[in-house]
Amino acid sequence: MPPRPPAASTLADLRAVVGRAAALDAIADVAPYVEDFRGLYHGTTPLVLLPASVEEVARILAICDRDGVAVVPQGGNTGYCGGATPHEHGAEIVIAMRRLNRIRAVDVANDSMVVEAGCTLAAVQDAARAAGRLFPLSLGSEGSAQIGGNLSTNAGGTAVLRYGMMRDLTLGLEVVLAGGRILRSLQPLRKDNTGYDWKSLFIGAEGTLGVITAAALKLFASPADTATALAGVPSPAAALDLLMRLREHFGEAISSFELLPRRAVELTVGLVDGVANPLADDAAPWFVLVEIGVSRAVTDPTGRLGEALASAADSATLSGAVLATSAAQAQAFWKLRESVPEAQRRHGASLKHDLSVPISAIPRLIDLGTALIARLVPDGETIAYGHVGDGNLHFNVSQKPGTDRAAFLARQAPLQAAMFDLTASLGGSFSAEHGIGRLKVEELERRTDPVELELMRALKRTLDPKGIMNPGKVLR
Ligand code: 2HG
Ligand code: ZN
Repeated sequence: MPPRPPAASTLADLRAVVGRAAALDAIADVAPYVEDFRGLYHGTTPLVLLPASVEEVARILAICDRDGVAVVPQGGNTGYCGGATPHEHGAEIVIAMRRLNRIRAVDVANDSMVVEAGCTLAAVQDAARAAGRLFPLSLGSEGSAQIGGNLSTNAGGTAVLRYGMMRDLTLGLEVVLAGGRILRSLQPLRKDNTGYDWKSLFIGAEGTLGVITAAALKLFASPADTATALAGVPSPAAALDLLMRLREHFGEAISSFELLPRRAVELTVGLVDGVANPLADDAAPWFVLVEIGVSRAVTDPTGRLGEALASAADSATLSGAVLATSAAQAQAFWKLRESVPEAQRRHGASLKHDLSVPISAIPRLIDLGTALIARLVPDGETIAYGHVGDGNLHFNVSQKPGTDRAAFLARQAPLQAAMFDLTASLGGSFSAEHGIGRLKVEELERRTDPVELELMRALKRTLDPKGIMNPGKVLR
C-alpha cells in the first residue's frame, strides 16, 4: 500500500517553519521539483519547502519525524539517477536547498572554505577564485548543480585525475539527522584521527541518512599556467599509451584526460551551436582532450606539451594534435567535450551506463561493450566517452534515426544487465560518478557483496529508524 499523504495539520506546521513565500504547493510552482533532469521520473508532492537556515531544516525534520512524513532533499536537480525526485504517490515533501547558499568562510592560509549546501558549484568556484585559490571540482552542470548534491552523489567530473572526487575534497560536514538533531563538524582539519570517519557516510548517501547543510572544503593553488590540447588517436589503447607518456613528462600536473569517439565529435559539431572540431581534417577514430596545469616554476607548458605530443606522434601513438594558443581556444575545446551529453539528448533517445574499470581495462571494456551493443541493440549506436584518465566511461547508446523509440528504450534492461556483468568481469563498478538514486537500486541490491549490503542497511536503520530520509533511493 502506498504511504498516506501528510495530514493538513502537518503541512501547516511545515509551512510555518519557512513562511508562506518559501512553501510551494501550487501545481505550477512545484512542477520543476517533481521531475528529474533526464525526464525519467515524474513524481508528485504536496509541498516544496525552501529553508534558509540550518535551524529551519532541523525544525522541518523534527516535524517530519514526529508525524512520519518522508522527505526528499533536492539541490540543483541535475542528477542522472532520479535521486532527488519524489515518488509518484505524493506522500513525500521536497526540501529544496537553494536558499541555503552562503559562503560562510574562506581561509586562505588554511586552504579551505566553508559553504552552504545550496551554493551552486560555480558560486563555490567563484568564491575560491576571488580569494586567489582553486576549488577544483568541475562538471558540465556546474552553473546549476549545488554543492549539497555534489556531496550527496560524491560527484566526479573532469578534474578527478588530479584532485579526486567530492569525497576527497571534503574536510568536514554539517548534517541534519532524521529527528532534527544537527551534527556539526565543520573543522577544516587535514589531520583528525578521532574515531570513525562518519562524514564519509553522508557523502554519496544521496540524502538517505541525513540532509547535508554545509561543508568545509579543500582549496588548492590555481595553476599559474595551463596547456590544453586535442589529439587524434588510432585506438583507446593508443590513448592509454599517450596517458602513460604524458604522466612521465608531467606527473600530477595532468588535470584532465578525456576520450571522445569520432561519432560523439560529429554529433556535437552537428547539433550544438558554436562547436567546431579543430582537428576536422584528421580521420582519427578517437580524440583525446588533455589539460595540464603548472606552477610558476614551470615555464611554457604549451611548448612542453607540444614536444611531448610530437614525440608521441613519432611513434604513431597519435595521428595529429592541436594545442590551444589562447584561453578562448582552450574553452572552445572544452565546449566540444562538455556538449556531448546535450548533443546526445538532441539526437534522440539514449541508454546510459556510467561505468568504471581499472584504467588498464579501458580498451577491453570498449571492445567488448561495443560488441555487446551491436548484438543487443541493432537500432542503436555506441557513444562511449568520458574520463578515461579515471577509468570512467559513459558507455552510452544513441537511438539510430528512423527507428522506433519505444522498442529502442525497451532494450535498456537486458543491455544494462549485460553491460554491468561485463564491467564486473573486468573488476569495475556499475556506478562510477552518477550515484544510485532510484535508477540503480535493484542493481545495487543484486550486485553488492551481502556483507556490505547488510552493513549499509544497518547504518540506514540506525540513522533513519522510521525510514523517512529519501526512501527508496540507494536502498529499498
Ligand atoms: C559527463 O561526463 C557527464 O559529461 C554526463 O557525466 C555523462 O551524459 C552522460 O552520460
Ligand atoms: Zn562524466
